[in-house]
Amino acid sequence: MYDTNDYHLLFKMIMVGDSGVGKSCLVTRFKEDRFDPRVESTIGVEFVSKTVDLDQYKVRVALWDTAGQEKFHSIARSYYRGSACVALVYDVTRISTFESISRWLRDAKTNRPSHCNNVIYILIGNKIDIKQNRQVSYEQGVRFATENDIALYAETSAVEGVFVQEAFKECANLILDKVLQKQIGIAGFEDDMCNSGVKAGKLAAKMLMHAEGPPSPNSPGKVTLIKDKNLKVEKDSCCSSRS
Ligand SMILES: Nc1nc2c(ncn2[C@@H]2O[C@H](COP(=O)(O)OP(=O)(O)OP(=O)(O)O)[C@@H](O)[C@H]2O)c(=O)[nH]1
Ligand SMILES: [Mg+2]
Repeated sequence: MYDTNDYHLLFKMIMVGDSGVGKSCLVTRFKEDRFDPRVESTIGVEFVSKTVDLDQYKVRVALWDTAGQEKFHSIARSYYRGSACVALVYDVTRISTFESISRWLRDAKTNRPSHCNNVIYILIGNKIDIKQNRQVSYEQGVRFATENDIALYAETSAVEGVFVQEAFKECANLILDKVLQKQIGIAGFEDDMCNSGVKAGKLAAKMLMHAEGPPSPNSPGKVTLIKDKNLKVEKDSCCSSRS
């Protein structure tokens, strides 16, 4: 299914959240940098991928865009396994979608083997272009992220293209850091005990698989925040192996 020629690593990510929060629009914005006003509610799961450059690495981001409607939840569940990242998406203008995030997070955690805790969770508050109807504040999003070991919180607009590329790219960066620190294994290698959602492409340099040094400890409670171009607070900057 994937072209294995043109990237070093492939990261599988799954997008979940209530129906209508804008998951498919975010995916289209990420892939093609456009907004499709005629988007229809997703049936089952759709797949989109795009290669991004992270320093010297070409990384293929493979997104599983799941359907938020209740009747499709059982299909989505089978995609948690084998994902390096779970993107939890809500609509900042509908508080019920924010309240559902706990359930989506629980769902994600219960559908992974208990010893496989290296998946990265990110939280996305979408539709910030609708300023007058906002029901969930930025602070509420940050609080939830901090209290639930979410690695990254971003507020986005798929309509205006605000922080969509940044959110996915930063998420890929977080995964790459964990791979380089050997906290996440690469499929097919002995350190991948968990079907990590990370695969090597043909460009994968040997240094990736045989990186020096012991695994670094996790950094719970550190959240990368993406909100304002001039205010990107990165609390986790201590642990980047590429800096
Ligand atoms: N104003 C605004 N509307 C948006 C944004 N993103 C999506 N929408 C609208 O929200 C509606 C739902 O978008 P989808 O992308 O289909 O939502 P979804 O989460 O994929 O929904 P399901 O596939 O049913 O799970 C559409 O009418 C979009 O036009 C955004 O950033 N701002
Ligand atoms: Mg959809």
